[in-house]
Amino acid sequence: MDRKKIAVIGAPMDLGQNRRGVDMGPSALRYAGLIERLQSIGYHVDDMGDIPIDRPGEVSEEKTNLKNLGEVIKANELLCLHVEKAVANGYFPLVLGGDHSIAIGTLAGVAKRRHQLGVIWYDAHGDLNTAETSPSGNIHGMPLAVSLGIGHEKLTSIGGFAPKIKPENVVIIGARSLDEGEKAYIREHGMKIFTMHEVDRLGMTRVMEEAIAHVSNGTDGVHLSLDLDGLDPNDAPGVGTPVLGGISYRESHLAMEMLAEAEIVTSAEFVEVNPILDERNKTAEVAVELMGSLFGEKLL
Ligand code: HAR
Ligand code: MN
Ligand code: MN
Ligand code: MN
Repeated sequence: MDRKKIAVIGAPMDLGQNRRGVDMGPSALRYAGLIERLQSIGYHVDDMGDIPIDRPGEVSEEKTNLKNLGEVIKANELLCLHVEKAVANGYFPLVLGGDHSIAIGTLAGVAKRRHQLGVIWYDAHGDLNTAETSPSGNIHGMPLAVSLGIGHEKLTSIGGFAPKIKPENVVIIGARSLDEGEKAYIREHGMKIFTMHEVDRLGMTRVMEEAIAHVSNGTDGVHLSLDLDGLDPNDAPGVGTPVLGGISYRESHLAMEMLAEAEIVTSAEFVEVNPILDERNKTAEVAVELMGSLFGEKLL
């Protein structure tokens, strides 16, 4: 892959959860100077604009406890096509959320081209729920499970194949709000996870050293799925499901800088930025700064 070409794809999805406003995430990230910043680091950036998202009730008809299932499927099928095309054309796909349900389409698109994909899931949550274990019916709590091939068949089959990724190629970082079904899945599959306990205890340097070694072992690419609620709400207040005691701004920069140094990341998405809940676009600005570090921006 030509590491100097980035395709920015907006996914203004707000139907995977209950708080309106997260559909404005892509605008907020562009407004915070994303494109110019990536260009200033030396990248050729193609902004592909946003994929269209239907209004609730336009597609869904099936009786299910999964909210807006039809709309979420349709958007993710489309996102999958755009992401796959970007990878096929030698671009680094950078997807802007939108709520985390869009990871289903991003991962489907990337995994069409990378069959042993490593995944870093940077999040307060596990996003490992199924219709049976979900306390909410919100699909943004399910994308990691769906990508691993578990959950509603219409979600797991997006892109025409399942699973997209394997549990042994995934690492979760920053978790501090896991539902019982999610904990059971993690234990059963021996999934690699650094909860906030490990982040506190080991420090971010060691967490990232181990995480990088884990996801690059035997894989043909690494996807970073960064949910802004992985950060502490003091540093990233504009998210729909904040959880106290998160990863700090500094630790997050260090994590991104270590990923840049390791040169392993081949696709990424930044999700759950909700400008309505934000403080003067702070969370979008933090996200853009983190993208700067991820793409190799240096302090000196
Ligand atoms: N685990 C809860 C649920 O499934 C809350 C999920 C909140 N999700 C996110 N994604 N913001 O990380 O409903
Ligand atoms: Mn171009
Ligand atoms: Mn998430
Ligand atoms: Mn989350």
